[in-house]
Amino acid sequence: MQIFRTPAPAQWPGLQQRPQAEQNAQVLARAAAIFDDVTQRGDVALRQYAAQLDGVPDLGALRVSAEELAAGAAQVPPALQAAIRQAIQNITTFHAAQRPPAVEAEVETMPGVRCWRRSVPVPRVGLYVPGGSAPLFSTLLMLGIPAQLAGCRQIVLCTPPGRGTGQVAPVILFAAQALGLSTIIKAGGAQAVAALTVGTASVPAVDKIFGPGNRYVTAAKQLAAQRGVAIDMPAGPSEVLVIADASANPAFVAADLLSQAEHGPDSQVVLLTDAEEVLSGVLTELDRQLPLLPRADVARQALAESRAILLPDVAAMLDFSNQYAPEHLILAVADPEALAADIYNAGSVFMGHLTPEAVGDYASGTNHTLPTGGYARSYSGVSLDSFYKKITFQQLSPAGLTALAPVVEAMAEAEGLGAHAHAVALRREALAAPPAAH
Ligand code: HSO
Ligand code: ZN
Repeated sequence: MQIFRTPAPAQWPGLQQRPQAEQNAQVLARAAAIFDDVTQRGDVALRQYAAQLDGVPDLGALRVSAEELAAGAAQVPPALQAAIRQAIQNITTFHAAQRPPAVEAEVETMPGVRCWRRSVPVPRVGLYVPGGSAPLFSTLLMLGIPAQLAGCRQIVLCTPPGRGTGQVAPVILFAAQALGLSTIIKAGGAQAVAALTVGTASVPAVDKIFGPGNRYVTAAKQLAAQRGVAIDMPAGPSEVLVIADASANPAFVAADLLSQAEHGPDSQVVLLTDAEEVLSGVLTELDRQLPLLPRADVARQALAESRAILLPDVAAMLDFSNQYAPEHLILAVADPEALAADIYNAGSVFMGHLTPEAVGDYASGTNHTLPTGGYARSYSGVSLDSFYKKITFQQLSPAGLTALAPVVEAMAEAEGLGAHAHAVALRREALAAPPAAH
């Protein structure tokens, strides 16, 4: 780690910098070419990319069959099945509590002018779950559970076919089965996002796309957004910031930093502490724990770019953290509740010495799809809300129309929009006119 002792606040912005995301023109151009190709050739293009990019020369059907789903899911060892079921239960419980009323209480803004709002699930959603050597099936839980709870009519899961085998990882199939998801497409990368955007013979088009991915997936999601398909949020490398006071256990803190660092060489890890002995203790623990990890190489690269910063006190640490706006914030302090109200930029917060980020990544119940790269300043993480739209309604009675007409007519005339004024005036006059004689 790079170590900084009591840097002046003027130096903070430099220390809060993330490594430049390599969102270069080439990546975007490649994603755009794939998008066009999938738009024109549909399933044929998807199969060709499976051969070219996933090493599966003869993928066959793009959709996972019911037999494949059952057979794959059954391969997952019982202990892991039980763990996943417990995680599903916790995530479901937390997200179910976020359920909005179908119809909010009606509001009468003026006598006879009634307004109300209805929460409606996004009809068709696409969930992207990256593959790779160790597929992060926990992400499927984090997206699939709220999608199901919200009542989205169509939920399409895209995940790349296994390299060489063309099979989807059994644990992904088990998670899908446990959530009741049956539309599973073997497609990954920008081509999967393109297929979800435009639709192909095998892949239904959707209204909103969720899920993390590499640079090409991220670029493709931007292209999807340009075409009117919503996306969950802009994605970037995962990050954690730890605020540790003198009560922190250096071994715990080091373990948390490493659990973030093992995600990827570009993972961001920041340690803030106001206690010199915690700083030195954590550095010692990092050296001790790092070589023991299966992904030591990855974690070592991420740590090399990461920062440990000594600051004068808790107030300074909070200021720094709010400016940085971390995806994950761990409060390794004696009294985390005392700090909670002063946090205004963070994706998810882990309170106290017994709450490592790993519990939120898997099974405490909160969602792990969170804003990175400073987007925690303005975005929330994925929650049940992400799967709903709010539709507003209004209805006027005769008294309401009579009262509101002069307001709207005056404003419409002032904007030079005579047709608007007319639409209101016509009705006002009809109401005012004596009933026609028969
Ligand atoms: N920390 C990651 C989520 C994750 N961790 C998945 C383990 N598996 C981004 O929040
Ligand atoms: Zn994680």
